[in-house]
Amino acid sequence: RATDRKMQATIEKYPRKNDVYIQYGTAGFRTKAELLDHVVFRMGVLAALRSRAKGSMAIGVMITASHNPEPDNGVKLVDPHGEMLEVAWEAIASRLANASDSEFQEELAKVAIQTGVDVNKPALVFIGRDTRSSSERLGEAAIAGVKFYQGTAVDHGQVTTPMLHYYVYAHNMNLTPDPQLEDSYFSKLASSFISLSKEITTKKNYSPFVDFDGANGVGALAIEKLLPRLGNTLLLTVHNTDTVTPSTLNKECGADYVKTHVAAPKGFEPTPNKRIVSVDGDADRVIYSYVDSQKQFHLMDGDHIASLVAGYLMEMVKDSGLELSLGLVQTAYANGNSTKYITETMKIPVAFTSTGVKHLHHKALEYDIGVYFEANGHGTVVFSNNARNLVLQAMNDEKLDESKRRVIMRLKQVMEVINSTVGDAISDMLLVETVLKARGWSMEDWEAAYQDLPSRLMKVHVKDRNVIETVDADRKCSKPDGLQKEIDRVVSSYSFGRSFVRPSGTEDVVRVYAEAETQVEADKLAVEVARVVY
Ligand code: NG1
Ligand code: ZN
Repeated sequence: RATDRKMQATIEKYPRKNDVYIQYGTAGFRTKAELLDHVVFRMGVLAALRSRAKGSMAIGVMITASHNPEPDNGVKLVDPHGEMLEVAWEAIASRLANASDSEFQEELAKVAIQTGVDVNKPALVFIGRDTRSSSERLGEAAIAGVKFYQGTAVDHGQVTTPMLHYYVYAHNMNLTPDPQLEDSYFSKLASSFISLSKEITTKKNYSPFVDFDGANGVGALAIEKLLPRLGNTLLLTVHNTDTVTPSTLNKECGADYVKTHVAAPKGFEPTPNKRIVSVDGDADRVIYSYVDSQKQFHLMDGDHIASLVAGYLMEMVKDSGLELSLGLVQTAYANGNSTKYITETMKIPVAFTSTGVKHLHHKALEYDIGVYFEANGHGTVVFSNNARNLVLQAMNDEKLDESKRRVIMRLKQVMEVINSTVGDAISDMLLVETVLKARGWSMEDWEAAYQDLPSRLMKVHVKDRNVIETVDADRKCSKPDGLQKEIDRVVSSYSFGRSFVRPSGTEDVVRVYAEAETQVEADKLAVEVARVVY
């Protein structure tokens, strides 16, 4: 039929150029940008289909490869409440992405039947993208995919990943009319941060001066929109803002660089003892750091942020008198001393999950207040409905004493400053600033909580990384046979030694992590374990 031929012609405008299998991994599909046109087109189609499966609610499609190099790109779907794509649909995404051009329509029809989609329902898809040179072209491919499936595509242009998550959530919850999504996102962050700041009178060692490292990506654009709304509550100097020259993205700057190289970002001269806030290429990760007067570099990663935030929240819960459970979620990459400090000194329960934010997010939902952060700076806080209801009830309780009421009002504002849909570098920064200010802390005060055990993260290139399988939240390998025994043997000769390996979900490598009493030993342990893997 003529329409079928026309549809096939559209599919072939985004041809699958090779038959290398591509998988929807921990961060969606990610590879070289030139291999992604057909994948993104098809994800536009799938997003429209998913919108129909979800009663025409908006679904998000984000084009980004986050902290990865500029020539890479990626695509991930955002579910109706702003959460990541439901796990069961990851396999569907992979099936559609890997179908040949001639099989695609048939495969799509199968998916529609399997998921019970009513093809006559309207479909709505929000598209967002980072600043990569390939992102505009890929964004258009996504739009074409949505239209192919008779859906409505709304192009949100260059946004951070967490902005798009929030837009999807806010639209579906009817929080705000679509043209005001951007405005409502920034004003929610700014107004809650300003109210929290106003309430704090003792500032002690806290200073509002901060250097912001935008990784030459979309985070730099977002912060420029937030800044005018903050007035003089936070005095940010913004660096690494070149979103036009492709080679600069994530280059020697940004959260991933700072964390993996344990070094200050390039692009500006750090002022001694001044806080540096680095975000990654799509601004869902944040890392704090500073250089002291002896030019020594100090890193405050996701584990430090998690413990700072959890401690503050726990204090508020106690002071409010509300009965709320609070827990923290980490992965095997969390520094051993952070876990020790959080469980033994702060007495906050810590749960472990496999790597990948979706696992952490899911686990965090088991608490009334669930704090989760990956060591790399990706994380947020989630609140149960019970927590939200108790806070609202208490706010309206006329018999509540004044000091408790003040704490509860503060907790409400803290909930507002947090983007609970997903890790959000800018929202997380405002949260950290709130806690530091409330505590009257400098970076040194914050750092005094605990000292990191020396660690090393390495990549090993192997023929097939998927021969390695892990259990126990990635802390042990179940396959191949005998590998774990070998690792145990190597680790046993190190004091405070800990090491584990797992296949990366975003790169074709095996990651090796090692911790030990000294940096020399941690490095040596990582190399020894890498040899066992190779
Ligand atoms: P992989 O490549 O699967 O290790 C990396 C991070 C994850 C997560 C994803 C998504 C490390 C060691 N791994 O995953 O924690 O953030 O990227 O961006 O940081
Ligand atoms: Zn990212």
